[in-house]
Amino acid sequence: MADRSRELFLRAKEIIPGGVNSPVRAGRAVGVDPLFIQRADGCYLWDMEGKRYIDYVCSWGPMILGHRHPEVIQAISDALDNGTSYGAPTDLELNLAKMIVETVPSVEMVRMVNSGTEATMSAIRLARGFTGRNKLIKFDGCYHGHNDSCLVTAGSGLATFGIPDSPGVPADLAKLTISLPFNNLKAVGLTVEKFGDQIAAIIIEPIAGNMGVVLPEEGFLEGLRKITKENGILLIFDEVITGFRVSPGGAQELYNIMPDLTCLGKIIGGGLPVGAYGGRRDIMKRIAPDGNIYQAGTLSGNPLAMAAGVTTLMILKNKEIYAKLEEKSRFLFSGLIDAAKRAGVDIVINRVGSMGSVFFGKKPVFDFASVKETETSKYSSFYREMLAQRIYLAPSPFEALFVSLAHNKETMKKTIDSAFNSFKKLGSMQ
Ligand code: KE4
Repeated sequence: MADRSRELFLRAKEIIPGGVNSPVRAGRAVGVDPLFIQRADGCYLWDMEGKRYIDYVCSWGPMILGHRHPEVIQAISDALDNGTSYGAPTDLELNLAKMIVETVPSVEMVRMVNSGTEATMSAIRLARGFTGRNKLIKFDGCYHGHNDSCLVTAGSGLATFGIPDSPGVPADLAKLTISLPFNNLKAVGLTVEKFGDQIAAIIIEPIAGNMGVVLPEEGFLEGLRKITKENGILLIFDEVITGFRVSPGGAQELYNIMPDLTCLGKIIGGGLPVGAYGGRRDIMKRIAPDGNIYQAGTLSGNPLAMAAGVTTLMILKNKEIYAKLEEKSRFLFSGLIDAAKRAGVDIVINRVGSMGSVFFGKKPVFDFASVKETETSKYSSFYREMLAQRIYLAPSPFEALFVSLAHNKETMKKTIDSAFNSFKKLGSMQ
């Protein structure tokens, strides 16, 4: 690790837990201490030594246009001329709300918050308040932020009460969450049969991005929509990653499924802190001050974040962008498949649009159990080899790689060549 980053990390660990402000950044999953980043531009990051890396983390999703897109920077700068925060309504937040309502098919009303966690926490409280029910179904391997109801792991056996996934989550609360295998409609049916009229909502990442990328199988999302409709259960799509990523209208547009509530974040903030939740008008009207279900936030709708988000979504209105992202992503991921083949290493790629994952192994990856059967230790070696060649991947096998508009053929060819070198080294270690 670079000296300056090492020195800063040592100091940071004294006063910031783990030396980081979010655990995955610490690199423990890949056994590498984090680089401290000085700046970013386009598809590049520079560390404190001024070394340049090709970035596929993209701030965990927000930077779909690439870093420092000139129009986004200009919009933030213009907003800055008027101040930083008022704690009062602005036309900027109205503009962003309008763009979300116009673009995300199921969203009729939307409320801004400051993170994806706040978005899912608020949507879950709203679902419970609206239905008068308390139980929640989530899926193993899906991550919805760090709110207590979602930091729950599956109990022993199927369709049983959840157990806390972290100290500090009350067992009595965790019990209300049931975590089921992703893509397992039968398990959902069984659980709804058992607890149907006690279940407020099913929350899901329609395309999972937090166990690596795992796609919904044919009929899975349709089946969830059918079961929830028949049992008065709300369907919540957590599109914090997929919103405006896999298509302007997110996974719900791609798969033509209308959830009752949708959670958003990342891209809609253009790199500044934003989250949002929205959906059916009759449900959203229950949120204070219209309704009596409480949710609030000092910096919700912050003008700088709104300006960054509005400009980002304005640029994404150009549908050609998604065709470009698809072409770039297909080039990159097919190049990785070819490189692994030439190096004699078995990998599986799961990809939707410009979000994808590299798994080491041969078998299909369709849920968290199959993810855990992949050779995650090989991912760690792959990560280190790629970093040594200045390619900056997610420091965990359970994350997604993102392609931005700023990644071009030259940088992706360099990535593919670096991957071949890395796979060859891995192959020689087999
Ligand atoms: P935030 O509270 O981190 O803004 O969003 C939580 C969240 C909710 N839903 C989904 C589908 C998410 O992916 C996330 C956050 N994603 C992680 C990584 N995949 C953020 C990175 C981190 O935790 O540092």
